[in-house]
Amino acid sequence: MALAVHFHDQTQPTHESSLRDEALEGFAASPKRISPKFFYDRRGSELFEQICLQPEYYVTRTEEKILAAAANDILEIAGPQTDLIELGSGASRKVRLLLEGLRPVSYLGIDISEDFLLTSTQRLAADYPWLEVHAACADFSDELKLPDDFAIHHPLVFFPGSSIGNFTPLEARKLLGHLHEILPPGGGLLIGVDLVKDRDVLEAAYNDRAHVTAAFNLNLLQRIRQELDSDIDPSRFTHRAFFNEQDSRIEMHLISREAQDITIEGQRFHFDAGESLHTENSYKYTLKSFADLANSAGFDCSGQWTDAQDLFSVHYLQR
Ligand code: AVJ
Repeated sequence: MALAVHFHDQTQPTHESSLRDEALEGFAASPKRISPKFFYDRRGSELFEQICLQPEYYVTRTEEKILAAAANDILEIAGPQTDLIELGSGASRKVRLLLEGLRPVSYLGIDISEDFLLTSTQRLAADYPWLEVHAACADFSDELKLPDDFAIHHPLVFFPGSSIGNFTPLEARKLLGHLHEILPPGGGLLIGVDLVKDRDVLEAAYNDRAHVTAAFNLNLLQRIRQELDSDIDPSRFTHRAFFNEQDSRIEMHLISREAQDITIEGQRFHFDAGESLHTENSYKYTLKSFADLANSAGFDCSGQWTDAQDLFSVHYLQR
């Protein structure tokens, strides 16, 4: 079958050079850190899809339940003829819950994992022949630039999964402010936000019994080893995830099992035994704290939905 996906080439530095630069900078920092956006090579994107199926990871299935139940309300707020733009589209699975009802004119998936993005959007185009499907490989954590050759008339940005949680509240405010700036009047932002809850429930979600989250976390080191000139050995690190209540975030770390020296691109880095490489923050909000954040970025909230247990929330923000 002919490829029905319009692919937009983004002129961005290659991911390899950004992985190299950010790894060298992050490993030299104290405490050591690296951005969670580097989780998502093909293997990482696949592992993330597996995480979404774990019984402890309530995030995905809860958001899907909320979206299915809210689909009519969402349609009512958005109106007809939307141009749907998904940030971090991944497998483009959740958007399917909206397509039949919303019947947008076009769909643009934006993701950092290029081959994963292409496979997913091609599948979407095949399953929804009436839909004009676009794909752009981009890192929207820097600056979201819509492709120049993609005309938007009535945009609805879909930002599911609580990916906003990877940003500090300050960065999140900046990103939302930027989205507010590029949206025309009448444009919308449909965003999924994970909620503060019992520590045990939160920590279980990031320490699944099948160790898929651990594999996802450790894959980052495998990626550094594969894509950069590095001798780092994932088996000499362990996964650690816990809820930092003070900062209202899950933190993920990779802990060095022993004292060791590793090299990346000819530079040597020392780990003490037990020393951490901080790989991810996943911020959790209350309905109030997120509404305040959205308002501070200039948005009005025209819809807000949660599940019966208040595990997760979906917000319709309007420009
Ligand atoms: C995709 C950032 C929303 O924080 O829950 C899942 C990523 N990390 N398990 C999250 C993730 C570990 C996920 N987000």
